[in-house]
Amino acid sequence: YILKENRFSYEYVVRLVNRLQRNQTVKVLVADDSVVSRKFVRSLLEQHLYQVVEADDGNSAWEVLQNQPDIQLLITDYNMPGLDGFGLILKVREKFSREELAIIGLSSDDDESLSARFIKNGANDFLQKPFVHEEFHCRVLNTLDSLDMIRKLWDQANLDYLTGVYNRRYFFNQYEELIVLKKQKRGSLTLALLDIDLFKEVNDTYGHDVGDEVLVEFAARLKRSFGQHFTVSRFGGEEFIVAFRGLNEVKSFALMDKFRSQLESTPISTSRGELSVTVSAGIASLSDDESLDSEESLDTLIQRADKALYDAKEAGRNLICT
Ligand code: GH3
Ligand code: MG
Ligand code: MG
Ligand code: MG
Repeated sequence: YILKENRFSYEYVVRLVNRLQRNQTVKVLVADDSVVSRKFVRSLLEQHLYQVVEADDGNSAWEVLQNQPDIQLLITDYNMPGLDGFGLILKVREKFSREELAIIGLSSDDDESLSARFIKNGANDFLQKPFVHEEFHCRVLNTLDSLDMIRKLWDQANLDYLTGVYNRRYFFNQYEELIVLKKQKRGSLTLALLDIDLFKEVNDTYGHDVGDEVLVEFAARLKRSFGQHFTVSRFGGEEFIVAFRGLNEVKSFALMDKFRSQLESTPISTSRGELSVTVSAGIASLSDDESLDSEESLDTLIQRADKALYDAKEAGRNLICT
């Protein structure tokens, strides 16, 4: 259909189809107080297979965004009663970063400074109404492509390539934030450093590929057990670290020991059959009132967890030590 329209290049259609194959439909929120304008933008978007949600002013757009986190693009008018387009995007950018949501501003207002103001306030792009349809479509696609690119870069920088959990770099970045938070609010902070037992034997016996399969499944289990509330990162090789924010040593220990025991009793299935794997961990905690200052406290906390891990290995493995 789009090719038949005859004005879109083959390249445009290929990009659109690639996107549809990658992440099914893209959900777009159109905020505009004019019904005519809203329906028109909706019909343009639907012609190119986007899924559209509508809002008739800034406040209801804000509501919709809270409730539908899978919206990837907000197209917003400027003049709207209540909360206008600027007010909306200022509010939106406080909560949704550029890797989470893209924004395009629209206006029929002939104020020449609008475009710059929209973009300065957090929009990715701006279009003056009335616009040429092809320009609208090309700008939407460009904006979504750059959203994808930002997300991909973020993933590559912060996720571990093999297992998909956070990487060491993310852990350290996040940790600085944890330290700031802890200074502000106090509350416990506990780290668990995990190391798979005798992992070298897995590699030596079954090969590196099977070792990789074990790492992937191990990480998936860690993420399933802790990922919803806590940060799970691959610290290196077969070592992982879980940051239990707001949890003291006793509670963290209990959770980690449950994980240890489940791992022991649930073999990992690999291409070479079921393998029994165990894990040891060291736990270290900063209590509610322990003051935190520099990066030194990060280093000392990790060192304490590492020392406890060493004790667990010394004591025979398949153990959690504090
Ligand atoms: P311990 O119980 O004392 O921890 O013994 P271990 O064999 O687990 O410890 P060691 O540090 O001797 O061996 C860790 C092994 O993990 C060595 C290394 O080749 C392997 N390894 C590290 N990263 C990867 C990886 O990405 N894939 C695979 N397959 N193996 C890895
Ligand atoms: Mg309006
Ligand atoms: Mg190790
Ligand atoms: Mg090991």
